[in-house]
Amino acid sequence: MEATKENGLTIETGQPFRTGFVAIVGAPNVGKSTLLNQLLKQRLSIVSKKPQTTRNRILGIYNGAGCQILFFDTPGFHQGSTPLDRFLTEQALKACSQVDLVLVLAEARGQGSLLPLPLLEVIARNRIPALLAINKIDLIERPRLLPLMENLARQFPFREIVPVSALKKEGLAELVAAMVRLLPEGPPLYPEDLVSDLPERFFAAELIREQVLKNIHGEIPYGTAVCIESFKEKDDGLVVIEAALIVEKESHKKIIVGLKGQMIRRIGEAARAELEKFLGTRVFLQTFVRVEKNWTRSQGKMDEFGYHDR
Ligand SMILES: Nc1nc2c(ncn2[C@@H]2O[C@H](COP(=O)(O)OP(=O)(O)OP(=O)(O)O)[C@@H](O)[C@H]2O)c(=O)[nH]1
Ligand SMILES: [Mg+2]
Repeated sequence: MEATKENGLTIETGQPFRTGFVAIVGAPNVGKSTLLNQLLKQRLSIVSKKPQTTRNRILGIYNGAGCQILFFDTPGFHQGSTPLDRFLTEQALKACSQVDLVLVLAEARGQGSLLPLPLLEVIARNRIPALLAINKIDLIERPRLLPLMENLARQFPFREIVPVSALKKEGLAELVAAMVRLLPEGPPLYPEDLVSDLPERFFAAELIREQVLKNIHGEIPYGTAVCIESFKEKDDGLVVIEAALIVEKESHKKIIVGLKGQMIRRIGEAARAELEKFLGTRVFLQTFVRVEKNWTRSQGKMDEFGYHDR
């Protein structure tokens, strides 16, 4: 078959190439970021056991045979009251209204799981096709799957419903095939070797924040932001990063620093190892903790720490 090249991707003549934006949305902690990472075969979006891990709309570019899917990972949908909470909610809602297809993710838990209604309303109002994926099917017995699918199908006229396990990589090929069927025809929009449009320093900050989520419990991680103060690449390839961990209170700073600086050292060492894997080079990471009183309630501070529309 004849083939042409567009943006570095092979397009087989006679078969329509499909390209489109897909928002991955759903309740907190259902596995949206895990799914994105598995689809991209790259750890692009941070994952943790705690809800409300993802804070920004993160673009991840998937190149498959005959398709380019531009995924937005979004913050889990929950309605809190601080400006940071509202920002997170808006990121998810906005992503739903600006894409070609919405992938609603639910998790296989009980039969009564309710999908976030405000998200469904935005999808309906904008008449955007929606697919439902039910994640974490590795956690349930097979006979429970059908009643769960029926319950979720009653909540919205989804085009298709696909059960998956992002963690065990089950059902992912079926999910991609279902998405491609619903995407518009069109040439790829990004070159083949690009995985995201976000700069390396964004991912550096996220990998450090991920270690805060892993190592610190309670409310503190939710009031922590990471600010990359300097990111320099030396001639020998060494990347030198200075990162500030911003917390809301003096008492939080004490906990993140830990006894004799033990905790901040542990966070820094783990983050450095992840950064080296991500950047593929040696990294020298310097971290320090700074208190910005109640920054999650200040629009100006949120802007400064990267929580604003891009
Ligand atoms: N058993 C099982 N666990 C999963 C699966 N997918 C994700 N998880 C786990 O679920 C937890 C949450 O995963 P995330 O990917 O951070 O979830 P999220 O929806 O992005 O969460 P927020 O960004 O906080 O909204 C992590 O502990 C994952 O390891 C799955 O298929 N099976
Ligand atoms: Mg996430």
